[in-house]
Amino acid sequence: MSSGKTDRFQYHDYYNVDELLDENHLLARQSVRDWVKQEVSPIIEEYAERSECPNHLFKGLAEIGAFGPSLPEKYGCGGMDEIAYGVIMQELERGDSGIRSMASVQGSLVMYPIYRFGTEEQKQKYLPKLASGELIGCFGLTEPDFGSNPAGMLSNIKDDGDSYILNGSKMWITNSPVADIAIVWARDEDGKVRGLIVDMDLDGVSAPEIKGKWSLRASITGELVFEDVRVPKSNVLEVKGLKGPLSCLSKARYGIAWGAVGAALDCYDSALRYSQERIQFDRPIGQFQLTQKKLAEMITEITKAQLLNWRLGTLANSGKVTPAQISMAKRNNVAMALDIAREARQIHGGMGITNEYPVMRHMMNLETVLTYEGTHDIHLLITGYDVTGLNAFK
Ligand code: TGC
Ligand code: FAD
Repeated sequence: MSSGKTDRFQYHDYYNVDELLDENHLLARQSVRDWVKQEVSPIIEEYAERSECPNHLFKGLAEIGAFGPSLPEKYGCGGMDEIAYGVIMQELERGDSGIRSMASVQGSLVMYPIYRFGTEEQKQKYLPKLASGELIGCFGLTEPDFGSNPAGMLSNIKDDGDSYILNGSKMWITNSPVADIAIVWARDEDGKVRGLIVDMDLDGVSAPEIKGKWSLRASITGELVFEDVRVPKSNVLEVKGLKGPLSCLSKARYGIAWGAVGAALDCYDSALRYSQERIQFDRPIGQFQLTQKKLAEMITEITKAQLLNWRLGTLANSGKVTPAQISMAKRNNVAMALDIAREARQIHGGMGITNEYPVMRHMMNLETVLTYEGTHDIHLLITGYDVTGLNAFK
């Protein structure tokens, strides 16, 4: 039996996509890959089995520059381009979707809104500490009764002198039980969606953990409950309307499109290796045509997704990418990764359901990734709207 751990991971680049990357991308990818191999791979199965978040990795993620890699250096961030951000997410998710989530939330859903919609004072106050992992953030958009349709949100703020009084609750919030601050989206008295930086220590804030997840078990998820929380007006972001949170989602969904390829690569790599080592009927199972069909289709789909990401990255770098293009890549790549995880599980036979191999963990994680940041079907409807001009949501 082979060791199923990912320490022997080989990168698969069937179309030499690496030639399209520059030295900085390759360096960033290699350093994150090394870190994942050293810090994540040896512990991840145990943390996932215990359903525990490896909180100690927040510091390491900060040190490798995983928090806000494409935000400016003057705020303590990476100052890299969008492709570098993508390859970092890919390598993190090769380790585990939950680890990529830790970075996605911090960088794209907490730091990015402060960078994009914050005052200079807010940027100076929060971004360097978030980049260094001194502060951990979470992002509260989803509510118990409003997931795919955040426009229905009930969380609200009322003007009270130099503060707003915040009431409401948020559901399924990555990192909320361990967060120092939350970016919270709530309606003001004019019905406009506003973003607030909420200190988790404020009176009336609580973040009970959501237990019992069979997916993303190494990532902590909670609620956010606000009961008459007094938030200083100086903590309000300068954006009004749903485009505020949705712009942040575009940034995070972009990272997920890359991340999913990492999970797919890890499953493919494990399946390919297993197919060469596992003997049945006196020959490696990789010699059977049905196994080859699975592997050939996997690498074809991975290659297509790598090319999609590269093109998406070049569009993002030139500021031309559209939210609908990001939706297409998120939807395609996550579904692709989930299909590959399922096929890889089959190739591993019974061993595929154990924690000797990473595939079942990836498969279970990817069920969440298929749903969060906009479900598979919501992204299809975004594409449908984009190509027909007809809106299925209204
Ligand atoms: P709609 O009328 O279409 O749009 C309202 C305004 O927003 C603009 N907009 C966007 N801007 C930037 N990026 C996007 N992706 C945008 N999508 C829309 C739009 O142009 C408009 O602007 P304006 O100026 O005209 O006001 O809004 P709608 O209410 O009809 O909603 C459309 C829909 C269904 C696509 C949207 O609500 C949606 O995407 N729903 C899915 C919700 C979702 O993705 N939730 C994710 C929660 S966060 C999360 O899951 C984090 S997991 C993190 C982790 O652990 O990694
Ligand atoms: P619903 O919106 O109730 O959808 C249920 C089903 O109905 C889905 O299949 C959906 O596709 C379908 N459906 C809904 N509307 C339509 C339609 N118009 N047409 C066709 N089908 C439709 N949110 C945050 O704000 N911050 C976070 O950090 C965060 N982290 C998360 C972490 C985890 C582990 C999970 C599971 C979720 C997280 N989420 C977070 C929430 C996530 O974004 C939502 O779960 C997601 O947007 C879907 O909302 P819902 O679960 O309420 O499902």
